[in-house]
Amino acid sequence: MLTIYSDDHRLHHGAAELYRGQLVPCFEMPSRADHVLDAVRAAGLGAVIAPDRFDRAALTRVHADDYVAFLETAWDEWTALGETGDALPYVWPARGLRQDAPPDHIDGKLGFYSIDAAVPITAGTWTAVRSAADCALTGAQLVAGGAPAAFALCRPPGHHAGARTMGGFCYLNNAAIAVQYLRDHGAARVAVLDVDYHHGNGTQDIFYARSDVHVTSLHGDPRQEYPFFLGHADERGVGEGLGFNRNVPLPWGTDGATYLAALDGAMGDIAGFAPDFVVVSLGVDTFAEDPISHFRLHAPDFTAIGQRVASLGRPTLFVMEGGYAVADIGVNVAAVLSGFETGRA
Ligand code: 6XA
Ligand code: ZN
Repeated sequence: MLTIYSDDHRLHHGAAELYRGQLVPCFEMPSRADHVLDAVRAAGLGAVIAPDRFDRAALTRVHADDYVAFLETAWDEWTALGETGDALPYVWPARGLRQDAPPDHIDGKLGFYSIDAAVPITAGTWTAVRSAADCALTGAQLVAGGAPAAFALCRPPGHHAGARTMGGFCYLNNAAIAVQYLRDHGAARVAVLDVDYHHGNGTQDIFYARSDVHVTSLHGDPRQEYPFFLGHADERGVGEGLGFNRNVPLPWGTDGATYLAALDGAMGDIAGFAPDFVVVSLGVDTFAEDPISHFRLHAPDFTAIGQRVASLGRPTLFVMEGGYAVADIGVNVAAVLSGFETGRA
């Protein structure tokens, strides 16, 4: 399978994030992608190619125009204040505050367009974010054109980004943008399987009222885990989308056997949807050694995840999401992709 990758991701490197009351170096760092790229090459999975450039319109099929405009100009608005460090939000339109009156000042905009403070904007953030979306779109273009599988090595990740919000290291929802591209290029139904440790709140919200996109997410229970305010089992979709969203929250300490049993329980639903394509939000922060997560998966479990995805027998786009045990994420991602290849054979 081809991997789509751009060096542009390096242009996004936040300095610090708030973690348990301390400012610490960002967990979401450029070396993550280096390790994944090295491991994909070492596993002999196939060629690594550069993304094509897609029109802005491919982004606004998923994200609001004013939100994309905010991302495009945020750094310039920030530096116009004389600031040189990262732009970070610090105030949000929570309950009791107005959500219908976007502010003009960049400090207000940063909060208006975010769900949390884990989204530093740096000089190169927009270039990196746009390239990550191009990687996902190029992968979608490949599978739409007949490739059985592709891997979009996106950085920064995307599944926490909503139509009008950034959060949790995510700015544009790469997977959702790829899904919409597939829908716009002939697919009737697309299934999303999100195996990142964290609930893909952005992806869920984007497709929540739609019956053409089935979203399944296995993740740390939101009663215990980020993003805390979405991802419960009773969120099944709304209106036409009722029955097309499935959440499988799992407790801290979940091991490979329990995880794979839960995945097996969700596979029938996905197969029954008869998707034309499957888009996998591929996070490997379910790994036992991940520094910010609490599941206990190991390399063989990642191989097994890939094999299960292959058993669906559908053209599949893998889109990189989280994973912060930097030295191991490459091996674990390659295990999923190799498991898929062997499962397909
Ligand atoms: C913010 C935690 C963000 C989680 C990022 C992630 N402190 N999402 O890996 O999948
Ligand atoms: Zn995650």
